[in-house]
Amino acid sequence: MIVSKEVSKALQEGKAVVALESTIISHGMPYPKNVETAMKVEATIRDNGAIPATIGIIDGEIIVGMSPEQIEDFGKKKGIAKVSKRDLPIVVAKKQYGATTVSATMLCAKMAGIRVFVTGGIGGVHRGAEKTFDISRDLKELGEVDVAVVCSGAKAILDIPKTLEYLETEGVTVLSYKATKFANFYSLATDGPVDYAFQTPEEAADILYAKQQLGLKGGVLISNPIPEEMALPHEYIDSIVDQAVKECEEQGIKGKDATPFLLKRIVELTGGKSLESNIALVCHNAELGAAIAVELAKKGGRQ
Ligand code: PSU
Ligand code: MN
Repeated sequence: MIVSKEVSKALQEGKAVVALESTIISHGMPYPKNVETAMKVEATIRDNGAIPATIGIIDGEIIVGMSPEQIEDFGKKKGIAKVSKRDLPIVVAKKQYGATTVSATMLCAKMAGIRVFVTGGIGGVHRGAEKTFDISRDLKELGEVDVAVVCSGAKAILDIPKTLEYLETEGVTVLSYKATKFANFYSLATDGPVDYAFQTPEEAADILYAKQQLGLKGGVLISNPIPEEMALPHEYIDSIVDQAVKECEEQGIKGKDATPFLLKRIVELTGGKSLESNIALVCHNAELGAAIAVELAKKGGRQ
């Protein structure tokens, strides 16, 4: 694993560092918006007092703190593997390129000593999972790895109530920022209960710190609703998601290809509106994640 100079210095000095994933760059958004977004998210984290660490795999080497050139490369290159936990050893052994999902990014962040990670939406229980068994590894990682994940809920393509049930089984603490319900990705409609609604980043950091002090394994999921002016109407986006899910089934697209297909199709069907919302919510999450990381760093504790 290669940790960039800037990130390793910040970690040594006990400063706030925020991890970022690379699947959202290579599989979640089209070029060049993917690269623009990744750079904007990094800048937002810096503006809010923390150091960004985008994580990806280059020639089998896990990079923690990718350079702008490496991010550009990930944004342009076709055919980069989407890497979840099970794929990590193969990509490393075969010296390949790999874009890390929430699951793999959590594992790499933990190895580097980073405790806060920002993304758009986590993977979860897919619609129809009672037949397909398609449940993202992201949920198991949240149950096992001590990294807090700031997101706007689970992607709209998923079954949110089942995702929340699964998180409960995994013992994942689910918090939400200034909202009583779990965020709904592109829209403001809310779908399910959370364990606690916090009002300040410091309050969230207190809960993360208490979890650490208790020695409880696993992550905390921090849900942050999309900014109101960028939200899409619930009925509108729901009907588009339904159509994309139907096409996915009809075309027999399964497993790790399902999420990238659905996200791309939703961008097409909304004429790019969903992409603008997706970008806005990730940047919004970067602000909150950086603020929580800063508060957590003030408390010290183990890295
Ligand atoms: N959320 C987004 N865009 C994405 C993803 C999530 O807004 O590209 C990615 C994340 O990397 C997440 C992965 O971990 O999709 C989940 O994929 P799957 O459903 O195959 O586990
Ligand atoms: Mn899956």
